[in-house]
Amino acid sequence: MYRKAAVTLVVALVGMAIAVACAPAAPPPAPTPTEAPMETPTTAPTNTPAPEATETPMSEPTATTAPAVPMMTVELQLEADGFNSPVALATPEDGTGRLFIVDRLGLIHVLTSEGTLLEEPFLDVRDRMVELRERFDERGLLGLAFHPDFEENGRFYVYYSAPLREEASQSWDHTAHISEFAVGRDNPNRADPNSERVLLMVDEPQFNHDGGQVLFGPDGYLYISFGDGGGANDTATGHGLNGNGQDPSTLLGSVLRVDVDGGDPYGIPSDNPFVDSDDGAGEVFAYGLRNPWRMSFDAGGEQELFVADVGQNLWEEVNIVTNGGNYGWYVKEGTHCFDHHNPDVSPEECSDTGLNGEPLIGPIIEYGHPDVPGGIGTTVIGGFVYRGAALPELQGRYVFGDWSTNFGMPDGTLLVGSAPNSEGELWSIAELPITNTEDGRPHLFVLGFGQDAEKELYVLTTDITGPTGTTGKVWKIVPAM
Ligand SMILES: [Ca+2]
Repeated sequence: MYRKAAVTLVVALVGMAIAVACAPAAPPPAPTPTEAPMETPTTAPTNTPAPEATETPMSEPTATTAPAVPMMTVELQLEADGFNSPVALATPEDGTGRLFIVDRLGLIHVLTSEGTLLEEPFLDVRDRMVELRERFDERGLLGLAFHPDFEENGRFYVYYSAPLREEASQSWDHTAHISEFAVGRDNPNRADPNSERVLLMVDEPQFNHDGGQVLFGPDGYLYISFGDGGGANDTATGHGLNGNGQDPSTLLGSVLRVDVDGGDPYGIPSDNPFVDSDDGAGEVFAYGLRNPWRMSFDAGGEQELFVADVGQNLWEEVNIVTNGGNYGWYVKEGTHCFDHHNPDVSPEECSDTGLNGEPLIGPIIEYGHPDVPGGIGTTVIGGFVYRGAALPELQGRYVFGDWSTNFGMPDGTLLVGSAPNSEGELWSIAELPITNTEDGRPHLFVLGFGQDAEKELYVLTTDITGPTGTTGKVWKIVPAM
């Protein structure tokens, strides 16, 4: 009965998504985070699937002709809690069904296939990290990737923010480490803390825009995301004359690709775009990015690389990233021109090419900040193309989110992107309503997404802005009851 109702509500759900998008601008970022979440969702579904949905006709269509949006509402099922800031979830292809939860604090936890959260962490790098700012931080332990042959070699890779190294300019903030570790010999649920091999150190001028994703591609290479170095507008100390995003000779503002199995400490794949060129660094795979916080490979289809790039003041975007691509920052923010001297107004005109004449590649998805008409949120959180079985309506669609409509209150958004019918158009996006709350919204900060061995998806959240407390939760996205 509920399902039928959901089907008849599909048009209304589109209307709901647009209505939400057209909601009045959220208040400006509050300087002090609140400790009190607005509403704590429970795992119990309510009986009202979509109370906001009405018969009201749809308002203005979005820029694209929208293909069908998912005819469904989902439930967030609590899988584990008590974390500080769960930012990533990874699973090795070793048949154990374990989920490894990365906490920004510097801990990796193991959730067994039976749903037990092990008491002892898999890895603890807290004493190798910078001290985090309690009110808000973008640094920390940010990424985890298991080697494709993890079952045989026990090797995995992490991204964490270490104190500034001595060789760095001492006015800079910290040094990012990409490190390899190995599982301990005695216990598959404990890494060997003495096995660290630092593959790469990247100095960061400011505390923010760190990227932080590590993942293996279908080609067996390790991909690493780095933000533009921080601050704002890709200017200031450490950002160069043309910004770091547009400069492929810096590792900042880029997606890197390295071969962890060839070379010491790593090799450069022979088809990396700057492998034989002075125009860029060998590690750079793609650039023109501001803060590619979360990225994923599609587990099906063309196995494309989806990179969600956090915007400046107006526009959030998701890109399909390919070898050598320049994704526009800071000449563009989303599909719009950007002026780093005046970041609140998109200029009418700007270059369509980078410094070497290469085209600036536009995003597949964009949405505005809350004070942009039709805006959705402040910070895009990359997710996954859904390739699981439990939610057939989401098959092949990109499930992602937004951190929060504002800085101080937990007001994240779950979103679904659907590919356009014709090439060159933006993907349509719609809010993914949940049954946990009366208004279908999570009322949580959305930090990241995860995918398990069955390709089912998870959402990682907190109730508070900064890396304090124990409000971090891991939710599985399941069909609504
Ligand atoms: Ca861009």
